Amino acid sequence: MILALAGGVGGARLANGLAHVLPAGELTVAVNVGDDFTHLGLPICPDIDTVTYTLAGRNNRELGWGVSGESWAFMDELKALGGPDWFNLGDRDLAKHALRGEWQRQGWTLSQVTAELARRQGIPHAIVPMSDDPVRSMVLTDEGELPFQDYFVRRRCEPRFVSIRYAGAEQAKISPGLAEALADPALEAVVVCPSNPVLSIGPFLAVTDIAAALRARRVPCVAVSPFIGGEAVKGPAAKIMRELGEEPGAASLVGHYAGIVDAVLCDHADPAAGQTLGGIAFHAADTLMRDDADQQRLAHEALALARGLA
Ligand code: FO1
Repeated sequence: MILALAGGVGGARLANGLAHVLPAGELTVAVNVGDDFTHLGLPICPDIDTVTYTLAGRNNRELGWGVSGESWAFMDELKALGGPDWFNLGDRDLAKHALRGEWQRQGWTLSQVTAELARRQGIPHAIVPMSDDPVRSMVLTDEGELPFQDYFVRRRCEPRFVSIRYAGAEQAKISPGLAEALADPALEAVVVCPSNPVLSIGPFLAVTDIAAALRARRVPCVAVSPFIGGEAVKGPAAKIMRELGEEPGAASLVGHYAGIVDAVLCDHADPAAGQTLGGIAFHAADTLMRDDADQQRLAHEALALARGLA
């Protein structure tokens, strides 16, 4: 059994590689919920949806989010009626948000909804939210505090990033699926996917019992760096790191993952490659995932690194 922690596109790509190289049922992907929000009365879970669509082979590769084969009649009508058009909900995607809301009104937990949506899309592994409780990333910027999607989509990450708080994290509990995966005697390793350490993995570590369970693990934990050549492969991680006064490279992960991660796979050209920093060993690899073959190759390398540490 392998547990992967993921958020965002980079996280979904490595999770997909792991899903393909591991036998059915031997992977649990625990997903960030800090990006979740309610829009037009619908519960939107962008990271869960990106992981689910990617593992189902249905992700929209042009957009980097949403489902393939999408159409936009709902948005056209919404715009014509003067509704909020800064956040795009495609027609196919909309069906899933509506169903999720309906099931939640019937009392289903986010874990139950997520498992059922994954099952109905034919995914042979477990996808679990990090928590069934609301944890909401709130970004303090030079223009004041913004809910995550307002900062990320509506304002295109333009305001200067000052700090982040994960509202609700103090009360939130670890999800049953994540707790079970971490307690499973068959668990072999934890893989922290190449996700943004602040936006995507930060919410996990802000939940006390998730951080405690990760620190108490008895198996190796390896991370894959999301940085290549001082830039993030996808998304605003590098800009945010610079605005936080950190150099966007693998070494910056030490401050975020010390005590959680034993080793990191980073790009060959990363200055941390070959070093041990803060008790974390940095190993060089080709971390760019251009296609499915790259995803599977990197998944194999992460598993080999973890197994070598066991
Ligand atoms: N990202 C955008 O940049 N613009 C959008 O309009 C947008 C809509 C959207 C709808 C559903 C969904 O699951 C994701 C969506 N995303 C959109 C992606 C999302 O906001 C971010 O990529 C993640 O939160 C960051 O990991």
